[in-house]
Amino acid sequence: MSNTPMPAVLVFAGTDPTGGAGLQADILTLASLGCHPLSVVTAITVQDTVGVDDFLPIDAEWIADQARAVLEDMPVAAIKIGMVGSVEALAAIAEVISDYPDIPVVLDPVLTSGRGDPLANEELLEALCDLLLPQTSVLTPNSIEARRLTEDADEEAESPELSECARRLIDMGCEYVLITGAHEQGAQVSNTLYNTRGVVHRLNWDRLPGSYHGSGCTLASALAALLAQGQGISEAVKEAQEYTYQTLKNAYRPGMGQFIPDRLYWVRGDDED
Ligand code: PXL
Repeated sequence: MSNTPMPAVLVFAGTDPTGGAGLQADILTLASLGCHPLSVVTAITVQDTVGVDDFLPIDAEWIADQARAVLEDMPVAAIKIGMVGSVEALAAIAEVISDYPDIPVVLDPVLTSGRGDPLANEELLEALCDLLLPQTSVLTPNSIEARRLTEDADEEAESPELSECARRLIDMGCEYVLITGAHEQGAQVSNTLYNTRGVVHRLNWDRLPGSYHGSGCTLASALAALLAQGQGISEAVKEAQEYTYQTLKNAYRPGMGQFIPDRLYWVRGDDED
């Protein structure tokens, strides 16, 4: 029995002072979807809506201690992992969550900022595949991340099909992979969910005109929120996309760079959808 009326979702993420991406995006999304956000800071970034200038990884022990404190205090219905910051932090997160194998884990493999500033190195990529993928319920890479995570040094220059990337990621141990297609060509954006049997479903969305800061964080957090509320993975992945699409349609531009998804669009009540 829980004292909390809302399911709690534990987020591991870096802070983004713009409020567009990272921990701030996650907290807004979780609150908007009726969950209680538990937030473990993994890194502090210096950034604006154009790009990330620098970041400071938080000490791995501090990350583990933050997480254990809340995990031991209350029931946690889902875990969402975004920017990790360092290999040591990743190993610490992997160890903590391995003590809670029944909690669904959504992993957003944050490798770069929208501008392409690196937020993870090769060593971190490898550790993510080795230590986190086997504990992941749903991995949510964009197509660039999916290719990078499955790159094979011996392979010819031509990169593999996304379905092949998904197969490799599933072979590495995650249960489901949702590959988002905003970085691919075409008038529509195609997001595909895979599991061990192949494609589960593919949803196509009209391509929106802007460039958005924190869309991936929004999608992964929305998914964690819906799983926390007891939805099955296939349904939750559909509904998380619908929610994210609405936040992007209602995005605003508070600075000189990218648009920020409006995670609280429904509070404004000015969209006929
Ligand atoms: O959108 C990916 C992302 C996640 N987390 C943090 C970020 C970014 C992109 O800039 O800064 C902290």
